Amino acid sequence: MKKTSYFGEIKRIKYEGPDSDNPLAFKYYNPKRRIAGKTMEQHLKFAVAYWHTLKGTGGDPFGGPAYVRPWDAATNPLDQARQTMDAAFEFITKLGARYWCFHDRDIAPEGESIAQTNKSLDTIVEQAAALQKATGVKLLWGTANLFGHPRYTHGAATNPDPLVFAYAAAQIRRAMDATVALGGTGYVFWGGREGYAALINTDMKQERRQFARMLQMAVAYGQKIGFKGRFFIEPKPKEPTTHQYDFDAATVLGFLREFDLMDHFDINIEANHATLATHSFTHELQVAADADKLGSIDINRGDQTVGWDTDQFPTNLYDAIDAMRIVLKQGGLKYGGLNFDAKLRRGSFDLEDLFHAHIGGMDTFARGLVIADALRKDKRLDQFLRQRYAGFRRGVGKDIMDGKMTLAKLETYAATKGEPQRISGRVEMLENILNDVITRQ
Ligand code: XLS
Ligand code: NI
Ligand code: NI
Repeated sequence: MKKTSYFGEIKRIKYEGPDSDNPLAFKYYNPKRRIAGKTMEQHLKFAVAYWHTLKGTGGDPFGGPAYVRPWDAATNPLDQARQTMDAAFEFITKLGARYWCFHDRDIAPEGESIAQTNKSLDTIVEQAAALQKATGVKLLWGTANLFGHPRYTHGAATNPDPLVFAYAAAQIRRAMDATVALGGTGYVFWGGREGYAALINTDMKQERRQFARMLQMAVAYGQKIGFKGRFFIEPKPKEPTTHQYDFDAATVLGFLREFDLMDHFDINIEANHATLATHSFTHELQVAADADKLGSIDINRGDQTVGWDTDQFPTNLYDAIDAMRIVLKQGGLKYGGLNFDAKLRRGSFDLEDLFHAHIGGMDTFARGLVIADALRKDKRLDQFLRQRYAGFRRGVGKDIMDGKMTLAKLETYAATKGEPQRISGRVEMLENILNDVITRQ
């Protein structure tokens, strides 16, 4: 049987360099180019997000689907799922990305019973495993959709009904099986409806304990089935619920510490969630990295003028530079990578738009990587920072950090020294250096 092609006219996307005016070519993402000891491809583990790229319809609260994909033509849900998986691998290989990510319900339909649902998932996972083998594309991470079905209206793990909790547990179990079967190195928990809208009907303390209990069970199950990857929690402050329990990186770190989960979880930072939390993307990455917990990144972008998750493709160079500086500094993302988690605008309904969107994101992060490496070699920013805190590495500063000082001793010290000399923070100068280095790349 001849295999159907869904992206027939579009050829494999190639690197043509910055002078190319071919919109269907990479200008900066040159997979084999070596930077800081590794190839670009090794640094930039781009993953296509199955839910947006294959299942996205352009729907919004004001209108239904704006695009119907050719792989949706079949009427039987399982056939549709099979065709979608074929289309996914054709897209990913033509694009030249090396990874993908999924929710269980993106790849296989929910059936009439748990048994039927599991069977469909197994069928599709088998197909995906064969396609991975044939193409060399790998799974970055898997997850369970615990927010779409109406049964999860009041939460999944944080639902007041233990039967709903059990349904969620069943889903997590099978999604973890699928992740392991496909060799994924990560398993994500984004707490879709794990939060609340009204405190008047919510026992927050109970719900957070339930959530922790679910994560503990996932850890135990992971050990049982030999999951060798990492669990990731993906913070988000609001949407769909008003108050999410995984608000931001700092909140998640506190949660992991409170429930003794620190050893098993890293954090997956999403750019758009950072800005929804009224932080910057860089802030969230830095909070996670400082705790040695930056595991993976969802590299989309929000819109500064609206307050929801617009999930746009990343085109902001400054953000990409900051992300890659932090990633380079920690020696890479071992178990995670750069998952797009981004969708086309409602008006971008052509299949070709999927390529433009991903190409732009990959080129942006390739530039981010090159510039981050140049900044590292340039040294001025790092040196400034080192110098700024040098006082805490010697003399009285060192004694403070070593725990050798008391409030009383410091009072005596301050009294003998007199008023501190103020030193400029030089933000403008540093911003100029950054722009300078960007221009020279
Ligand atoms: C939604 C989240 C979601 C997770 C995976 O806002 O970003 O897409 O990445 O469940
Ligand atoms: Ni999101
Ligand atoms: Ni995400």
